[in-house]
Order: sequence, then structure tokens, then C-alpha cells
Amino acid sequence: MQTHSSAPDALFPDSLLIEVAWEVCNQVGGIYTVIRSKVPATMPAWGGRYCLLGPYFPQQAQGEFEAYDEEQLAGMNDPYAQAVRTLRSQGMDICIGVWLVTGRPRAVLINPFQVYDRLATLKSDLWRDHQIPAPDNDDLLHQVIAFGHLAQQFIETVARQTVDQWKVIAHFHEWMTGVAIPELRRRQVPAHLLFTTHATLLGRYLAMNDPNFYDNLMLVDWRAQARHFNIEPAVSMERAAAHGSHVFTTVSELTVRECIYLLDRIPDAVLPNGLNIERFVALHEFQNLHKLYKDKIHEFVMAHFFQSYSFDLDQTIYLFTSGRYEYHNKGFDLTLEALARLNHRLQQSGLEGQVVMFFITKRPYTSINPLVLQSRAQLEEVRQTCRAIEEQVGERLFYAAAASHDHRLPDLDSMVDDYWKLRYRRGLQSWKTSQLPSVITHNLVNDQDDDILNFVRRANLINHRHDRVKIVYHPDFVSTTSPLFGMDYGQFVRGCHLGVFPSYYEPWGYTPLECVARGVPAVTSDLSGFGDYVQKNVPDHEEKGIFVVRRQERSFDQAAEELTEMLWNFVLLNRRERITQRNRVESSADIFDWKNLRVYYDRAYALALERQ
Ligand code: G6P
Ligand code: 1S3
Repeated sequence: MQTHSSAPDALFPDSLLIEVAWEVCNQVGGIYTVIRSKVPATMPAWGGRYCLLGPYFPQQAQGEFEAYDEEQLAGMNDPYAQAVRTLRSQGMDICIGVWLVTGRPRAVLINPFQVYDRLATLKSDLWRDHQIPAPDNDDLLHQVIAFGHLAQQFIETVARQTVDQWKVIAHFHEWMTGVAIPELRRRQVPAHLLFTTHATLLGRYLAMNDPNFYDNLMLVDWRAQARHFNIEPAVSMERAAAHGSHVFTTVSELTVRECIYLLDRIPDAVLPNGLNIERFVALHEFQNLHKLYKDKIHEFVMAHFFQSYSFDLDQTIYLFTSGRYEYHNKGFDLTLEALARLNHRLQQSGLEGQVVMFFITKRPYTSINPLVLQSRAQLEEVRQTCRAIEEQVGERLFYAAAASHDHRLPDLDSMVDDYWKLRYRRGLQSWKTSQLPSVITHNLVNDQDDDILNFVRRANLINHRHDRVKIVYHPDFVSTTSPLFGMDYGQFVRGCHLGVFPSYYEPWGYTPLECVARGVPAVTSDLSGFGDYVQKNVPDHEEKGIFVVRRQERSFDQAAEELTEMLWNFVLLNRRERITQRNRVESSADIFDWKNLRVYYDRAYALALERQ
């Protein structure tokens, strides 16, 4: 890469782009999705001029990062390889290679622990030069400070070595990497710096603790609150990054307000999050997958409920919510309230059918509930017996048919050996129980203080036979290795009918978008960045299966009633209507493809190039 880029899609052909994130080759949460899913849309525009930068954690990087060996590195002539060689010659532990994700971008990873012996100096420099305090015993902050220092050195090396040839854009995500920004400015490094915050630290804490968060936002004394929550160092880093960057951005209009009042800088731009939307060539393909994975969910439901009582699976609707366990912020409280109301309405209505609601989240647990596991094993035993009987009857019926003279169906019962009849009866006898199906699938470390469990106990929504809304609380993420579902999260989403995410605090919120990308309708709220974006930019979004609960300036009760109404209307749809709706959802997903949303990033880069 000696000359400036001439690729047909190339943007800013005289610039390099370094995107810095804690989650490069290191999956922690939503920012991993942003960075990773954006790569396929970024590479055509930037190609070899694009480089990701993140901390090196061998456990995490293993399997998704392939480092270049010495020989490969020696033969490379681009600015990133040159900078890595320079820094290595100075003793830095830094590697360059390929992130093994779709698009295969270049990545540079730096081990933060290599400067731990100099932490005291790094911390006192941070305080002296930028008034950022750092505590003694916080390992995450130590990693952040160490990585920030090393990232600053890498970017400075690239920028100074290429100053005559390239303009360098360095784009930092979240405060953990943004801590490098103030020092890059102090040292007047010739680079154009962007900082994107994906939430404000204080915003998240306040929203969790203040029921009137949005009303009180204007009045927050940031330092006093940061001290109150014991997060002053991290908040100071976030503020320094926001103020030090040439272009400051966030992910939604909602977070803009937080930035103004909690970080004291108006963002220059909003960069909404997208996905790499992959569509099947044949439309019916994703509908077939829905059926396939719904059948797997049916298996779980049979094992979980039919031990106590049965219902018609063909008339059962699967709803789910998922996300980190932030009971109030993620809207679990509102969802439960609406489910209780829906249950009541369905009971009164005389309509057929069931609703099963899954809460998929993560809580400390000791084990999977042994009774839940046992039920699954016993049902499997019943299935084996049924298969053996099926085989025996099949063989004998075939023989009887061939030998038959009167063409009449013989007595099938007489074709089953007593052994299998007994085994069938015993299997069912030992499986069936009079106990209610458990709400939760695992034994929690703290069952008594769990908000979801306390709600269902209070509301008596505990899977009675007569309840028309049943609850399954799975306090672990769904994965292929999970013995209860045995499928990955994406497959589980496909098998459900509706995702429910009426968050109270959600800067963006990928969960409803992940539903839409798979053709599954979803509920979001106007207090989530995604919902707010949909309301403003997607006409007829309800037609397209994206439902936005209005929570801004509305009481909990009003929002719960609106959500109940939405769920009720959904439950009333017949199969044909659901299939049509899924088709519409799936075809609207393109709006959120990075190919369409990358333009927001491009504009921010253009603005950064104008500023220095
Ligand atoms: C998909 C399948 C159909 C199936 C339907 C069930 O569309 O292609 O074969 O009947 O799903 O839809 P439902 O909304 O009832 O799960
Ligand atoms: C943040 O992750 P979170 O779940 O802590 O960033 C995500 C990506 O921008 C965003 O979707 C989410 O709302 C934020 O909260």
C-alpha cells in the first residue's frame, strides 16, 4: 500500500482509519456487535487502509485472531506494519494480524499488562496532565490506563511516520479506549480524533437508581453523583475523551441528551447501529427455519410443562425477552406487568390457545434445577419407547398387510409386545406429576431477592394449569451446549413468535434489531435508541412488525396498558397473518444494514478531517 487508494468504492483516499475498541477480538457486550458486524461494509471503502486496535487477551483472542509471523511482518510495507516493527524494536509487546471474521480486517492487539510495572507513573501522569484520578485497587481501570497509554503510542507512531503521506483518523469507542485521547491532544499528534460513547456511565447508574431519571437529568451534579456511585475516575476519562476529541458522537438521539447534561458537550453527530443483514435467496427459507426451531422449542415445552398438564402446541405463541439482568432498565418489570394483565384478559376472553414467555438473562446460579433436567430425560425415555413401538408395529403391520386376504386394518394393539406396553405405561407413570411446572429452570444463588421471581410470586403467575400465560425464566444465555434448549441464541430467536424489549434505559439496543434481521417481529420502546430511531425514520413500522411502546412522559401504568394491548393484538393474529407479518419484517430489515447506515460514519469522518 504505497500509493493512495484507487479502489472503486474508496472513500477519503488519502486517509488511514484506525478504529479502537476494547471489544476487538474480545467479546464482552454490544460494542463487539457494532464493530464486528460493520466490518463487511467498511472493508470495501477502506481496504488495507483500515485497522482495528484493541487490547490483547490471549484467552479471548484465541480462535478469532491470527497473528502474522515474523517473516510475514518483515515483508509488509504498509504504515501499520511499519509502526508495529518500530514499536517492537523499542521493546513493545504488540502483534498485528487478521481478525477472523467476515471481511477479515487487519487488527493490532497490544498486551496491556506489559506496563503494569509503570502503573504508578502512568497514573500520576494522568492526574498531573489531565486531572484524571485513578484508584489503587481497580483492575479494570488499571488495564484501561495501561492500554490507553500503549494505544496512544501506536497511533502516534503511525501518524508521525506517515505524516507526509497520509491523514490519520483514529476513532475511539467508549471510555475504556477514549482515555488515550487527551494525551494525543497534549502531544499534538497529527491525527483526527473521534470519540463515540455508547452510553454515559453516569446515565446508566442514575437510570438504575432514580425512577425519575429523565426528569432530573438536567439537574445532575456530575462530580457529586460520580463520587456517590464510586465511579469518578471512569467518568473523568469519559469526559476527557468527549472534550478532547475533534468529533464527538453517540449512538442515538436519546443519548445526546445524556451527553449534554452529564458530559457537558453536545455531540457533533449521531451514529446509529446497524447489522450485517444476510438475506436468503428464497424467501420461504427463513420461514422454514422458524418452523424448524419452533419444533425444538416445542420439545423443551413438552418436557417442561406436559409432565404436569398438556396444551395444544399448535395454538401456542412463544414470546421472549433477553439481555443483561437490569430488571428496570431492560423493562422486565413492565413486561411482567403486561403479561399479568394479558393473562387476565385471556382468561376472561374464552379464546383458545396459550402464551409461553421466556426470560433469557444471566444470573448467578448453582445448577440447573435437577427436576427440570430429569423431566427432560424422562420424556426422552418415553420418546425412545414410542420409537421402539413404532418400529415393532410398523414391521408387523407390513407383514400382516402383505399376508392379508380381507384388506382390513388389523388390531394394532395386539401387535405391541407386553414388554413395551409395560415400559410405556411405567415411563409415563413415573414422569407425570401433580406439581406445577417450575417458573425458573435453574437454582439461583439468591432466590429470595430475585425481582422476576418476586413478581411472579406476588402476581400468582406461577404456571397454574388455568394460567393462559406461562413463564419460563432461564437465567443463563441460550447456547448449543445448554442441555435444555440445545440451540444457539439466533436459532432460538427464529423459533419464537415475538421479541419483547420495552426498555426504560437503552442507548441503542440490539435485541429487537436482531429479531427483525431474522424476520421475527419485536416490541421496543421510545426510550431505547433503536425504538426512537424507528419512530422517526421508519414509516408504518407497526405494519412491518416493529412495535414501539411509548414510555416518554408516560406513567408505568399507561405504558403497561399499551404493551398489554400490543401483546393482545399479536395473540389474536392467526397463522396466515403471522406468516405475512414475518415476511414484512424480514423485508424491512435492509434499512438497518450497515451498507445503508455506514454513511453516518462517513459523514463523521469527513467532519473530523476538516478539524484539527
Ligand atoms: C412457517 C412455516 C410454515 C408454518 C409456519 C408456522 O411459515 O413455513 O410451514 O406453518 O411457519 O407459523 P406460526 O406463526 O404458527 O409458528
Ligand atoms: C451499549 O451496550 P449496553 O447493552 O451496555 O452499547 C450498545 C452498542 O452501541 C447499545 O446497543 C446498548 O444500548 C448500550 O448499552
